[in-house]
Amino acid sequence: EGADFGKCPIKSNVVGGGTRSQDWWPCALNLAVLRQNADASNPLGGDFDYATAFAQLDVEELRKDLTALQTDSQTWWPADYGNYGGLFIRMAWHSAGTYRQIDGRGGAGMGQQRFSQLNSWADNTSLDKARRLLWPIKQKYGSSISWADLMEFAGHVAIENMGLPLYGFAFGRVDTWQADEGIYWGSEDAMYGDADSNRDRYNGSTDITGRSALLEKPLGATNMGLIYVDPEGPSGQPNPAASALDIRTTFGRMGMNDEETVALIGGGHTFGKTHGAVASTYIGPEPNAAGIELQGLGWHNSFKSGVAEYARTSGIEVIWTRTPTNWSNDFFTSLFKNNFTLVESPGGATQWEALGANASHPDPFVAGSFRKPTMLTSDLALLHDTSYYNISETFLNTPAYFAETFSRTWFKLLHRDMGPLSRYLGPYVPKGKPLLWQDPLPTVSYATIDNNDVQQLKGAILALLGPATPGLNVSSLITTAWGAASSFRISDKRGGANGGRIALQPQRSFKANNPERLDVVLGALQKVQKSFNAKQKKKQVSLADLIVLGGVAAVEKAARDARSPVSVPFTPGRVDTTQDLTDVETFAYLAPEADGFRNYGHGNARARTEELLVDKASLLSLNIPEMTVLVGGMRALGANFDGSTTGILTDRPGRLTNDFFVNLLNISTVWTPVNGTAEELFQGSDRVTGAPKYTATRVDLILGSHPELRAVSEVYGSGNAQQKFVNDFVKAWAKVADLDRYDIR
Ligand code: HEB
Repeated sequence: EGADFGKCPIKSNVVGGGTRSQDWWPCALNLAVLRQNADASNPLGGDFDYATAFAQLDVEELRKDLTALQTDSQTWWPADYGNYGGLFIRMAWHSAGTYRQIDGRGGAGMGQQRFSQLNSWADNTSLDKARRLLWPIKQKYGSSISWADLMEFAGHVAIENMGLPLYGFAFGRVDTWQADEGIYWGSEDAMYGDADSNRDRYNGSTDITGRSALLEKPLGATNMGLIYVDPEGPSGQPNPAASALDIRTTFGRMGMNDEETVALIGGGHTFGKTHGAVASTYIGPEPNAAGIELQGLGWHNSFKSGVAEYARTSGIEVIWTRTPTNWSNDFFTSLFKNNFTLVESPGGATQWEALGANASHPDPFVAGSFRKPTMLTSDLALLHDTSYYNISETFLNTPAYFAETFSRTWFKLLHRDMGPLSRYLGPYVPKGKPLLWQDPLPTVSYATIDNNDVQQLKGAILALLGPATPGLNVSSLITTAWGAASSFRISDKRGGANGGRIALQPQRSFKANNPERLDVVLGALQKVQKSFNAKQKKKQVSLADLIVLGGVAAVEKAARDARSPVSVPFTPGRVDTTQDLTDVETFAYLAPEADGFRNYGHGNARARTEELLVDKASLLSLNIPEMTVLVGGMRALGANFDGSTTGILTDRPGRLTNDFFVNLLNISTVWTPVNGTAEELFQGSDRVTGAPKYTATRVDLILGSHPELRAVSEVYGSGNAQQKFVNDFVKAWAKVADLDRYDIR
């Protein structure tokens, strides 16, 4: 049943059917990720502004509607205990829980649960029902509430309605309209449910007590098709101690420490129940494989009514607490007070039951009927790890502390990928001090510099060029500004130039930033900053603004020197944050393994250099022409991270010319791999004389080798393209510089 990898009985001969380039040459560089989320695919239109639409929403009315729905059991999918709270919390958690901090991808921010493959993962079984229950509410408010926000808010309201006031909630998640093709979910061709669903991610290891640290980066989940860990234990083996190891790695990749992890599991599993009344043989295919008549619903259950007391989701049949519709710390009471024995659920899954205990846990549909306490293997894991055990004991004994920790962590879970606080919308945004994971920026009382100041400061920066400041030049100003701005990643909207964090650890030490070079530039810019600020009363310029402005000044100078004068857009207002307000540990994930724009680094066993370029471009939300023009422009500016000449296909570096494209496309150069560089470095020689002309990396050469990139390069390398090249470069440059400026959008 269900997922049938790579097979389809109908071999379509229309719309994308048939054997395609990707089938013939599966190793060719795939640019699809740079085409996604195009304005043309957005039914709301490219200029739709969610914040404006959201401002029309009556949040309190939405809240009332959700509250009413929570206990308004529908016959087509009856609510356990007459309350959809548990189901909605699970939906919100599964939406947010895909976040992994290594690449910042996943998470609730884009409403991705609606799309395949997430909509059809075994772990998301029955969440199709949860979203369908919400449809009348979504329909009522239309585009003034995104699905992404609605799914999270439904879980949030459910918890508050069940008795736990939460830390806060922010709206502001903007819907996307297709699955995120940039996210790597693993390489297996088997889904959870098959023994092979984690074959590739542990480097071949099957040692469930030793392999968790081997989990392939940046993955968070233990299996293809799971959000986190196998509830029945690693590879289905009911071994709670080994499950604890998986949990630590998985929740760690999600950005959660031990205390946060225990709080989330215990808090989440206070509510609701699991569903395993019937065997999997009664269950139809997941939504993406189900018949068209099912209208996007999946997992049709053919046993009797197929719902309520016959429902099957995970196949496990567990009720954790005596209070499935109320907040309590009864999860920990049950965990510590009972002795659990391994049993099989009616649906055939492994779970644990307190065989000697009283039946005290309420039946979801028969009032006055009770069941014995039950647990998942992954719940018992909390008893089989010293740190988890101690934290669980604390939560058992200090319910208020448990409640506070859960509330704070739930907030983190739902908002971890939202980026700057200027994106937070709505009446429930916490008013207090920002939390460290929110990458705080100080609020400042000084006035921002104006246009005259900008002109003056650009002059002051350029005046330092030359022998007065060895090492300060167009190239180093560009690499510094780029290093600051391009640390942004659209996945979780962290990084960027604002805050001036490139002057702080860990960014200051990123190899790609070439710390020695960076120090020279920062020193010069700080000099400019000091002398400017000393003369001001109310105004100040931040180092963050100056770093970006240094790039602007350099680009404008380089354009002038190429006789294509241009003005680079610049919006001041960035502030400088402090080391104390910088999460050094998690910012380390922003260090690029390779950055083709600065010709830094190269591929690894699983990703070629040019693929890392596309990955970086996708995290900068660039499209194909933007990526291309930026690489070519950076080369013309001589902006390699190390100041080297590799790929600088021009004899006049530092001028913003289209020389890179002209020379790349020139047939008179022949390229050969340089021995011993594993095809990372290439020599370009004169085709006739054999005289060496240039060296170049894979990133340089892919722009002439890949057919689509070559097509774009031809546009920029044309005889009359100089001005277009400059204009497009400047536009793309300014876009990158402002990627994190949600404060001015
Ligand atoms: Fe959970 C449910 C697993 C965590 C919340 N979970 C559930 C289930 C399972 C699980 C299997 C069942 C499903 C059905 O229906 O059947 N989890 C799990 C695991 C983990 C978890 C393995 C890791 C360790 N959760 C969690 C968290 C949260 C949660 C963190 C939040 C916070 N869950 C939940 C809920 C529920 C569940 C609420 C219920 C649902 C209903 O009621 O429907």
